[in-house]
Amino acid sequence: MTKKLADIIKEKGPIKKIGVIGMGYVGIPAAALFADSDKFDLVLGFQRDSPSSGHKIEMINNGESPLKGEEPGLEELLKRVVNSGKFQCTADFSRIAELDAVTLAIQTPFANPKALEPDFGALKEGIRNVGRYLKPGMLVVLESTITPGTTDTMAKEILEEESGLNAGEDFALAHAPERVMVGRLLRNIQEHDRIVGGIDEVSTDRAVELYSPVLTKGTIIPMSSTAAEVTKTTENTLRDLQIAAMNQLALYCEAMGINVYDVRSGVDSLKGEGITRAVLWPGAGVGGHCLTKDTYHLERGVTMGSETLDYPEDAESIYVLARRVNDFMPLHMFNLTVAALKRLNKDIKGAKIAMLGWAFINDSDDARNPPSEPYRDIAMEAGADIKVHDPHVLDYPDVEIHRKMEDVIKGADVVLIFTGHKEYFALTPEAINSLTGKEHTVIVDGRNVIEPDAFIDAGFVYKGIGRGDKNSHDIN
Ligand code: SAJ
Repeated sequence: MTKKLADIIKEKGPIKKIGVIGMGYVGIPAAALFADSDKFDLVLGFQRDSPSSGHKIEMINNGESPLKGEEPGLEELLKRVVNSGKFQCTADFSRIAELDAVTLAIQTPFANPKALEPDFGALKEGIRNVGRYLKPGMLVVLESTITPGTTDTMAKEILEEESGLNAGEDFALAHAPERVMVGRLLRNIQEHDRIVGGIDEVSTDRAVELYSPVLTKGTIIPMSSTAAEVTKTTENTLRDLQIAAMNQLALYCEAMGINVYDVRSGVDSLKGEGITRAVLWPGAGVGGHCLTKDTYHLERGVTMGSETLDYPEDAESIYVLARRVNDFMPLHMFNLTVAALKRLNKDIKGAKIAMLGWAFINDSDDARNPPSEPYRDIAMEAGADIKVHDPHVLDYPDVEIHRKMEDVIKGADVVLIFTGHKEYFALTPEAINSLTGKEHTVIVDGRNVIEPDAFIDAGFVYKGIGRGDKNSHDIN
């Protein structure tokens, strides 16, 4: 931190003009909320005029949201701030030069599901664009999920290289990770506490000034930029760890012939200061683009750390082990399928499998890194004939997604519940039996959707995640 930057910012005065780079599900609500504050005079949303997303510019400037799905309050907020002239979308990145603060909300996907190296290409291009038009006294904030250490190294280096200015002396630099969930974008930005981490105190203070006006219930939690990066990746790493702990318990309960949900209720009953347990839910696997990747951001961040890590010799990171346990669950679902067919002297090869649920999360069309995909790959590899149903996912590369459940269940040997979509809770033994036409149909429940006894009594061969108390039932 230097006095020089503090003096430049004092001379410049309060933040009045803001730029948001990346008109996606993070950038659009953030920009609209900045524009809706009377603390600020103008917000520019920057969007590359590319074939795939250039259309967003005109939509936003007409006060329309280009985002899919319901976002309560967003359309009217956009119309209000666009009509008042406080928010406009542009592809002219040179207008960054007229701003006091710029945030970057650009996706950091992974090249492919197997890749553990994030693709920072788009983010780097955005940072380079900011660097080209950076002026003394400006604040730059990264909102994307990034490997710990990135703000203070890669981002700082690109900005300094492009602008010839020095971070912490001529301009402020910070990380303020997004914590929004689709369907509640505006509410999350206003009500969640906001982690704000500068590369130095002056940068942190300037970023606090930027985000404070949009918070309603949320409070600011200031820290260093690297601590902010670690906070974001850790909150998803710990969630993944908690899920893995329950998945491992489910496997143990199956081996011990007991019901994991009884154990979960028992453990969850322990409440009180500091003794409550964070029990999540076992299931068919963990998908999405947050929990499947943020652990590896954190692990990479440790390798970039300035100090040597002291850790038990030859011990694997429990966080990476948690990822392995969660990624094992689709294989466990396959093993349960094979075991159930074997009870009927049937082979997986040639078995007709009805897979109910493709999306990675209940009642959603989001199919990023779905655990259903590795199951389908393994089952097809083993010679099964698998059909997929999902009420929300419209399409998926190289996978036919059926709209009608009966088209998938008809003649099936196995009915598999992979996603807890609410439609599946209405499944009855009679309805399924009438479609499969089998004396004994296999049903494998990956999300604790059905009541085992109703199906077992109707002649089904049942297997459920964590249901050691039912998985070896008598066949009726
Ligand atoms: N899952 C389980 N058991 C659980 C909870 C989830 O198996 O108890 C599985 C889900 O089936 C899904 C995956 O984990 O396949 C991820 O589920 P999620 O509820 O964590 O949803 P995400 O991946 O969209 O996580 C996001 C994250 N939000 C951000 O990164 C801003 C996460 O930090 C939030 O905690 C989560 O939403 C949320 O709570 O909605």
